[in-house]
Amino acid sequence: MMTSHWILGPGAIGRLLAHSLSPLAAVTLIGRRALPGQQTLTTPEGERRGQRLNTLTVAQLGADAHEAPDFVHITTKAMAAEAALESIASVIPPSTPLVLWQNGFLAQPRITQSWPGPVLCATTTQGAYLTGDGNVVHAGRGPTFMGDLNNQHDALAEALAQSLSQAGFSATAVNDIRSRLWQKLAVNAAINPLVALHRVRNGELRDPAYAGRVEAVVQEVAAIMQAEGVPSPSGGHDEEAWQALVWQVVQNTANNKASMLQDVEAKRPTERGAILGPLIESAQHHGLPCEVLQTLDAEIAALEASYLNAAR
Ligand code: KPL
Repeated sequence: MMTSHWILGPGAIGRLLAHSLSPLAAVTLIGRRALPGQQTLTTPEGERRGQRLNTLTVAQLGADAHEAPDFVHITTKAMAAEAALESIASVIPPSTPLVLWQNGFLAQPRITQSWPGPVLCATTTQGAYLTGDGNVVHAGRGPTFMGDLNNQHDALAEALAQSLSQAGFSATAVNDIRSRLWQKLAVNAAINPLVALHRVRNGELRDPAYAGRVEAVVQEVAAIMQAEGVPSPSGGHDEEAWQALVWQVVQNTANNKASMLQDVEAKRPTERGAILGPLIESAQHHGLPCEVLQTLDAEIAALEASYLNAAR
């Protein structure tokens, strides 16, 4: 039998998932506002593929009866995940498995604690962006890892990873998703706020004008990771390993406009709360220094306020 997937949050990753899963599974793409059913995907090779997707608004979901989905993927930004879940919680059984695709480490522990059913978390390096409401560009392929924070749903993670991989969305079930989410958060904390503040591409962080501050962030982050029991992806706890990781990502993504810079340019709220928030909270909990992170957080907060308040 075909599995059914609801995808809540029609951003770039949500649409990429919908396009990938559609031929093999029953997919419903859900947004707050109506979306065109005809959608196109531009592949990393530049081929444009049109596909009719089943799209619904949250209001339509509430108004009609629907068969319960096998999985609900939440693909909103980190700070919108809990509200998105709340908006559909009354129309799905509480045993429904959720898959959280957010950056950072904010929504994941909270929803894992509050949702009665299984909660899987996913972290992906797929590169994708939207060009208008009907087209997603799949800019680069990358692996996806998934699992649950308490390692209680390994078989479910395995089954979903297999379905995604069959659909061409390469995914692997892992039993260390917590560490992987923190590792991504560590990299995001060192890169995203600084490129957003200075409006530069990732590679420009190598400029001596910014490099010292990157290193100062990583120094605080490395100590926090050690206190959280999160090793660097190469296995060690030493600061050098974290410095090396961050500079490697800067090099690999030198031409990227990081997601936080895109948010600032589009005058949207940023994910600072989900990226810097858990680090600062952890540092305070463990009695570690976090002045560099706090200053960055305050600077991003002020920048955000300057355009969000102006728009009110
Ligand atoms: O994940 C990223 C982001 O933009 O959020 C990095 C790794 C910084 C690449 O741009």
